[in-house]
Order: sequence, then C-alpha cells, then structure tokens
Amino acid sequence: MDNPHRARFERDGYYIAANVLHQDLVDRLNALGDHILAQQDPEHFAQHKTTGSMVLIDWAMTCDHPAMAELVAHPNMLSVLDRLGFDQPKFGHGRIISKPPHSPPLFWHEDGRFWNDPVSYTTQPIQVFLMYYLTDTTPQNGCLRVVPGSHRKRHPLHDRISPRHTKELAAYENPDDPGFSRVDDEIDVPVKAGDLVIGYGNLLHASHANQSAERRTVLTMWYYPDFTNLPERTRATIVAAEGHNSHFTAAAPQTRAMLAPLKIEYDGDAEPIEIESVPGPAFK
Ligand SMILES: O=C(O)CCC(=O)C(=O)O
Repeated sequence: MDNPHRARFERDGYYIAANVLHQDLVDRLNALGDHILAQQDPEHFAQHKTTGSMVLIDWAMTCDHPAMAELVAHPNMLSVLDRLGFDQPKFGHGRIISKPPHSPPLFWHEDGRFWNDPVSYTTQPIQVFLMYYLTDTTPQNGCLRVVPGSHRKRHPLHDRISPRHTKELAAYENPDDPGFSRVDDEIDVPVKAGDLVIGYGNLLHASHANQSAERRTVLTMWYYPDFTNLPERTRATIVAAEGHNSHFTAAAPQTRAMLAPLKIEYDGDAEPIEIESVPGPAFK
C-alpha cells in the first residue's frame, strides 16, 4: 500500500479531515437542519431519543435545497476522498441526527448491511459514512466514539450488543443495555464544526450523551466511495438498496449538473444479494 492515508483508513476504519466546510455553509446547513427538525412531530423525537432525530436526507431533499446539494457534491470532500484513492464516489442518502440539550448517549452499533456479500470481509469499502458535525464536539456535548479496527476484526462488543437497531435502543428504554457500556479500546472523536469524519459503515461507533445546554447536530451522509470498482453483484445490490432517484430529473439544471457524477447507476442484469445486517461466521 503506497498511499499512507488509505492505509490508515483501512487499518483504523475511520479518517478525519479538518476544515472541509466553510463556516458559511455550516451556518446554512444548521439553519436548514433546524427548519426541517421543526417540521417533525413530537412522536419522532420520542422514538429517537438516543440519536435525537433520524430524518432522512434523500435525493429529493438534496435537489430541493441548494445547501444540501452543495454538501453532497462538495469539492473539498471530493478531494479528501480522492486523497484516499476514491475518485468516483457515489451518494446514497443521509440523515439529520440532532441531539437536543441534555439527551442520552447513542448505543454502540455498526451500520453494515451487506454482510452476505464477500466484499464486506475485505478492506474494500462498500458503504462509508461521511459525518459533518455542525457544532464543535467534545465528550461533554456528545462527540462520536469509535472502536478502531472493529470494521475488519470481531470485537467482544459484537457478541454483547443487539445486532440490529431496535425500537427499545432508539427510545433509550434500558440505560443498562450493553449498547450503552464503555469499552477499554474505544476512543473519542471530538471535531470542529465543518470537519469531516469518514468511516466504514461496519465500524463500531456510538456517541456520548449531550450534557450541554446546546443542540448538537450531525449530518451523516452515506456514500459508496469505490462503487465503480465493486463487483457487479455488489453494484446491483446497492442499486436495489438505495432505490431510484426519480426526483433528480425535476432538479434545476445547475443542480443536476453538480450532482450527476454522484448518482448511483447500474443497468446490468446481475442478481442483487440479500441485505444482511449481522456479520457472519467469516468475520473473526
Ligand atoms: O450522533 C452521532 O454522533 C453518530 C451518528 C451515528 O452513529 C450514525 O449516523 O450512524
């Protein structure tokens, strides 16, 4: 491996790039996030106490809001991915995850859903998260926590935590659940607003409680960084999992031009692999 950035990413399962978004875009995304959160009903927040919120960012939202479209195709982000050796990333969807003041921690989980695909047992990433925190984060206001290397090696947590995101975990029904425990090899990932944290979807991660008096928002954006180099069946699976972006054709021409290279497209006839969110016995 002659790319030290890629080697670190493959070893640790995550990679931090500082100062990717300018303050102006962070401010516009904060305003957009607050506006969209204000439209959710109280039930949404009751169901998602541990994340705070879980609002889908789909292609329609991306095409309709210039700040979101700018984020999805941001040139600084594309340079960071290029530095890691990914020169044709594709965008799937995202989430607005916003912890209100004085809210609980987020449980340990991994978001891999391609565990039936042999590629998940290699270091070639299928799906990665790009997390943009819109405020500076610390352990006190709910920064990210990760277990480095847990995307490629089974960790005791894999056998202790629920392999799925249950309603009980999301609603913080049992604070004594092992999902809320601390582990020796976890590390905190505090960042500044506008930094970018990239991680393998199947990296074990969690976040601290927000003990501050301010809201803490992250936009988690899901990309397929190496889409064009993945086997055909994996590409067919991704297309089946992400659905079609019919809204795209209705977007303004400038937005369409900006987003077009990030669209997921596969028109072959390979059979998709069944989605599986639990690692199999080959994960050791
Ligand atoms: O809220 C956070 O800090 C992490 C969010 C997260 O775990 C996710 O989007 O999968």
